[in-house]
Amino acid sequence: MIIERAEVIVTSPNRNFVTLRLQTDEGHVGLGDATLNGREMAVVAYLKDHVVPLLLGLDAHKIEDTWQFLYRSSYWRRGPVTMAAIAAVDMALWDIKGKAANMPVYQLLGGASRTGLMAYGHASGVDTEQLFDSIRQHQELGYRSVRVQTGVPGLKAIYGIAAQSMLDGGEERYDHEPARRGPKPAEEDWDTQKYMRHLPTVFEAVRNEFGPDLPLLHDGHHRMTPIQAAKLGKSLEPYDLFWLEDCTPAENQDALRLVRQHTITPLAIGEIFNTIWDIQGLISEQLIDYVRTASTHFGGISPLKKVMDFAAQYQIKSGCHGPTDISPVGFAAQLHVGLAIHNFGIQEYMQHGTRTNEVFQQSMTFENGLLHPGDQPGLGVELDVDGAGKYPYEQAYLPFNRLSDGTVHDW
Ligand code: CS2
Ligand code: MG
Repeated sequence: MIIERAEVIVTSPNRNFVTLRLQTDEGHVGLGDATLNGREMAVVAYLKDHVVPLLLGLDAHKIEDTWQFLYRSSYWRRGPVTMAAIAAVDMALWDIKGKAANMPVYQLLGGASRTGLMAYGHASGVDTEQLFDSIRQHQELGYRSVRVQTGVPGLKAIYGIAAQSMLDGGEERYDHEPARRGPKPAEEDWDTQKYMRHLPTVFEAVRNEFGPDLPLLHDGHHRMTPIQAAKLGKSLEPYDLFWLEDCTPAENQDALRLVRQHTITPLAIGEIFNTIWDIQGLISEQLIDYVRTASTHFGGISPLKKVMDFAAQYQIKSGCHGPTDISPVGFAAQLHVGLAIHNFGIQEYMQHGTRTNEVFQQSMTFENGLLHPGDQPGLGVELDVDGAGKYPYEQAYLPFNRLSDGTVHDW
């Protein structure tokens, strides 16, 4: 089965997505997600100029061999652009293999280890009242776990607070954090001391209102120093978090030893990691509890399965990154992995907008708080190419942060 055609499709139904579409001489079509939020066109060029010419004529069945060929022959290994491009090829080949075998990808990965994947949604509010409403709305949508992000008195705009309440409905309700489309990134403000004083009071209020059973998560979004992260983790212990995510910037992994010495709040890290080499030590030293790597930014289904199997040896579980910048294709890819592995933990599920769901038709289901990739052969996602063509790429940037004295801070 030979790869006969390879196209890179960029579409922006609710936000930008980059999709690789492969076609074989036997007529099977495979899709792969190569979306790198805010830097999309770099991956488009990498794929079009350097990868597509190498794929034509290859045996579509050789997933591992093609992965190794693209990784090793580039010489300049790793990095988000390279690994998102390789991820797209890997996913598309798994999709094709599933279609050729007439099986959903999870069957090829060993079959289902559970009936569905527990998902968490993004509850947020500028104040406690809005946050409570948002948690209730998520519960009504079926979520059994929620991430809690809150406004901080004295700060105007911060990460993770939906611009529009879900009650207002509308297309953009989940797409608050990209990618405000425009020629320049939006500026937000930040003050770690204010945040650290405020956050435990919010979790206390949430626990009092919603009781002890609801799994609660929080994303620190890489903003604290090691000692600040240790202090925050400790101050959140009474509220029994499911996890505290990205408590320190991911580059400084030694920091996690210090954090770990001081707190038993479970830690989740890895959404910006691209290969096993970024997370190997965090796993083998048991410095984290959940691996956040995403199929799209980690080189695809093959390495995602490998890293989760490695983590399983240390009783560390999966918690794959699943905001809307992971396309429906990348999302499906990690649902198949999550269903198959033994050490599944939780899956972030932010939900795509209506236009995105029209362009990407998906077999995935979300019922009673559980996700399932569906049983269509392959990944279970079809791309409406003509529909995609109606929504051309629009320049979009992630926001960034400045402290009150003007210093740029981690966003
Ligand atoms: C976030 C992401 O979902 C998360 O946990 O940290 O929303 C992140 O901000 C975006 O993926 C950036 O593109
Ligand atoms: Mg995050």
